[in-house]
Amino acid sequence: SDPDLVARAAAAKAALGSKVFVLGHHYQRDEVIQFADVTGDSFKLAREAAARPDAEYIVFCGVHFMAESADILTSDAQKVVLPDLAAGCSMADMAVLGQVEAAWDVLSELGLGEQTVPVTYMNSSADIKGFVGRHGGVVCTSSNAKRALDWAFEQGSKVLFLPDQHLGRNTAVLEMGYSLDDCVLYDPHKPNGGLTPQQLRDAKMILWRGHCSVHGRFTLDSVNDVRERVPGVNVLVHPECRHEVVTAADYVGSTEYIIKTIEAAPAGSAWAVGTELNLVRRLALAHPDKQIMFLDRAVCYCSTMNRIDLPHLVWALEELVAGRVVNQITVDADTARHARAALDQMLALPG
Ligand code: CIZ
Ligand code: SF4
Repeated sequence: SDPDLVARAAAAKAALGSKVFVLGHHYQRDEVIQFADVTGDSFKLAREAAARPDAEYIVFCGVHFMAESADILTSDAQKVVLPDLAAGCSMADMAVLGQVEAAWDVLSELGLGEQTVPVTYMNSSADIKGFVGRHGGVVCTSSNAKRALDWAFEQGSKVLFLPDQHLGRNTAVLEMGYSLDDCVLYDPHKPNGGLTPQQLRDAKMILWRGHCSVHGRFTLDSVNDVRERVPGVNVLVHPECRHEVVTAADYVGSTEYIIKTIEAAPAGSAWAVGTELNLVRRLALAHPDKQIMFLDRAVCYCSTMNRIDLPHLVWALEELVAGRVVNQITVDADTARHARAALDQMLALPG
């Protein structure tokens, strides 16, 4: 990265001292990660932010919904900054509050509202987390999705799972013994989600038609192809991947699970990893004794994660040095209160 920008970022961080805390998501660019005080997945980072009440400014190198979660979990005095406001998440954008309210109305009109528990993946807007909190539901991450669903099925007989159909389906079918027929796909762009009343009545899992544009790109061909090219390779994927990819893989788990699995792998072993490319490249560099490769031949970065680059980070930090808070992310108090309830419900999950 540009040595001038590196020096400016270092100088701005030094000038701010303990007033600033920089969070770096695992999918961020190297040029940004080098300035992170802590790295992690979205959940770990939100908790790290909450654990730093002395930091006046939280600079979140990640995407919008993560900065919102940090704002919800930190005190009012702390300001959360997203260095580029265009760093959104295409998956989170696939569930808009008005659409989810319309879906809830469909269920309520069929008399199914009472028995349905909404569960949302961390990768969703604060509005959606607020909706879920208002309706007695829970937030989940890719590491506790099963526990969250176990809890939800104790509260009701049906789950509306937002916004990632793949995490919902993979967890229900591969970890909980539900069948593919127990799951239906609710398309917010179609009347009644494109489903008949009978389908909605029979379904156990109503999966929102959302997906991650990065993990959704891996296919069964990606898996078959790498197995042919690299005999003995271990295929390790994130549960945001399609069902047939996860079914064909050897190991499946969250970002933190992927990192731990690679760290624990024996020297000389070969791994094809199906997750975001910045992370896979860093894992390969950190473990030269292991053969670590990207699951697909094509490159796939998360384009919105990559929007946070060194120029944006330098800009945000230098503005803070000058006493100006730019790109602050705030969640209104009412939404934050209900979203917080759904997040607290997640933290209270047994096990
Ligand atoms: O795909 C993502 O954006 C993930 C896994 C985020 C996170 O850290 O939960
Ligand atoms: Fe969203 Fe996928 Fe990018 Fe994660 S990797 S921020 S889920 S688009």
